[in-house]
Amino acid sequence: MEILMKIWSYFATNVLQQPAFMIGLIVIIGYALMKKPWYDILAGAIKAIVGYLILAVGSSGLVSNFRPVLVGLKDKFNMDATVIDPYFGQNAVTAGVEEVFGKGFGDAMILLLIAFIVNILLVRFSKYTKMRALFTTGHVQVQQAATAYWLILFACPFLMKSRVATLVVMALVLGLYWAVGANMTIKPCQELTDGAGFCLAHQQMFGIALNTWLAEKLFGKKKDGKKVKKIDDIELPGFMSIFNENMVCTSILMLLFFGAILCILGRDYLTEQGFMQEGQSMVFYVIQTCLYFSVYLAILQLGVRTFVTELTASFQGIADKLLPGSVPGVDCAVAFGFGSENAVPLGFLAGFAGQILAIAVLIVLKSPVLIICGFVPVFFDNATIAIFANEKGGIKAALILPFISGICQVFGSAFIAGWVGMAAYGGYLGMWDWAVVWPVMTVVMKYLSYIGIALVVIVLLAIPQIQYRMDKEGYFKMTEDYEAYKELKAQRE
Ligand code: ASC
Repeated sequence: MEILMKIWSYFATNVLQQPAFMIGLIVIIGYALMKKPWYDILAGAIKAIVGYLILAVGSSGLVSNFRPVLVGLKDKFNMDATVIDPYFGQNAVTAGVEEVFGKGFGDAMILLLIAFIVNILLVRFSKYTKMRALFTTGHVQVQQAATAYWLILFACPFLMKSRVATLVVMALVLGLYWAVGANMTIKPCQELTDGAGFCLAHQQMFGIALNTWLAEKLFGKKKDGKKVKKIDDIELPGFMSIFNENMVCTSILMLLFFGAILCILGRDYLTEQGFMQEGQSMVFYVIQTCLYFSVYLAILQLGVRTFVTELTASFQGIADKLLPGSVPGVDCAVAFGFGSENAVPLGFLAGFAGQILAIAVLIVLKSPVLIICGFVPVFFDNATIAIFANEKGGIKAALILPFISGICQVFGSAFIAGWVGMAAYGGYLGMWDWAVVWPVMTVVMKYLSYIGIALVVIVLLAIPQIQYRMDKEGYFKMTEDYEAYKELKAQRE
């Protein structure tokens, strides 16, 4: 038993929680099942792992460069605020869970394993469950397992009598959330990428599904029957035409935005914190820092291009032999390689505007919990939502929906982090699903106890069933044979 636990813990730390190696493993299994020669398997695995590592350089570069800038505002103005950011959220759980519930953090990692098995089983029996998506983003799963651990302990203290009951209930709810949430992004992703064969397994899956639907319903059709204007359809006149190019657009917008924040933080603060060297030119420091946004974004997109084809081609082996009709769920940043590139900076800025408005309301209303924007939710959530919204509802949807999302992220997080006591430890996960969907689930479980848990499970189980019943013919075709699905759609229209 001990040896098994050791093997598991080695696997969990080095593969399961490291998406690059997890994706590498999936590629190896997929190609092996397809009986590819060993050198193709090796080449595929290398491309997938390197591609994912490139993506990770881009996304962690963005995070490590720009998170301190936003959090700096909190220090500069001496605010006692909760940062909404997955890493701050995870630190809060590690710091507080023992004090608040008298339980160590170790079980949160066992929860991760069991929930992942639940996800695999739900997809394995897709014939009955109608769930087709496998989570592969381990770093996100760790953050979510930690937060879910806290939320469910808070909502269902009666479970604590039995460790096994606690873990089983938690794993069921979390595993279902993974399988159902990622499954909901399949249609939006297939339509965005013209059938690339992946979906998103991240922290705003319900957010993507809802916002894509809203974009189509509210903005998708014009009264005069004309097509909606997407971001790339807009021809800017004169000098403004330079904004049509993504690298220029992103650089100028970020220079204005982060440039302003860096100036507010001021030279003294920046040197004190070690961001700037003594005597360095402030002008060039600001320009360079802000332009790095475009640099990391370009790296990230290169990473996406490198690994996505390998992953989806090899996954065919898994979908044919092990998990019928399934697709891999990947990091939300993969969406940045598709759709309109300019949706990324625009969605980010619209989301930021929404968050600032909501924070101002919290300040005016003297809310006991203040929130400070974290870079990960404000950027990755809202840019992703903007890409999908733009596809269905054009530029208006790509600006308005992320703006509203920004408001939801702040209000939802302020409510839940204050209520469950995480605010006292300085952070909360803060991404869309965890600011909107999980608070609702937590309220239901807290007030209805066992009935609440049953209700949450039933609703989650029902979602894919409803999706399936709305399009019985196309539902599995969409993942198994996208060309046939497109034909079916064309016939219907
Ligand atoms: C997260 C998280 C990250 C980013 C990254 C986006 O939720 O923890 O590091 O988003 O996955 O690419």
